[in-house]
Amino acid sequence: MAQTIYAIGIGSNRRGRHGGPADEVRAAMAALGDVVAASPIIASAPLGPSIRRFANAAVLIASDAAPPDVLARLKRIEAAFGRRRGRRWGARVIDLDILLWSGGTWRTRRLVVPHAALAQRAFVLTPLAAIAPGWRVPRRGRTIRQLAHMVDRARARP
Ligand code: A4P
Ligand code: MG
Repeated sequence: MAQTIYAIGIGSNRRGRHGGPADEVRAAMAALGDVVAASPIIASAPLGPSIRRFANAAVLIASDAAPPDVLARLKRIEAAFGRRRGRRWGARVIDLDILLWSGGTWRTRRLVVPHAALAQRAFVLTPLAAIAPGWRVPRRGRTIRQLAHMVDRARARP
């Protein structure tokens, strides 16, 4: 039985061999394996220069692998889904990010956990709040539910 849990963020705004963005997100959930909780898939307006809408979701997976090994696995799944490298913020078949790790924090040049933009992004926090509302984010001292409410309020401001 795995001792640690990872929260993984999933995003897609391009068709791939599984179908449209929501189909790609569902296929990525299946490819990840050891999923202990899966959020609903939401549609979200693109943040950044892309014009295509995203499908976003979050899952909790049970894994005793170290964070760099989990990242390597996510990159392999992205490659298998046909994601092309080197175009930051471009349209992508699948984007997989490590959002949280129950082991706490990780910080190297290649990997930062919790994910650096976690607290700013409704398209990450809204699905995550559906499966891990009480998870307290290291160093922020706030739960996912609290952070989700905070970005909602910030967006509602004129
Ligand atoms: N990296 C560092 N920390 C992490 C982590 N916690 N998880 C490094 C995953 N990767 C991490 O990411 C670039 C490098 O970040 C990785 O090689 C890894 O070493 P990438 O996925 O290869 O490139 P990217 O996705 O183009 O860049 P990035 O920074 O991940 O883009 P974002 O910030 O994820 O933005 N709008 C909506 N509505 N929904 C979206 O899902 N996504 C993006 C992508 C933009 N707008 C969006 C959405
Ligand atoms: Mg990414």
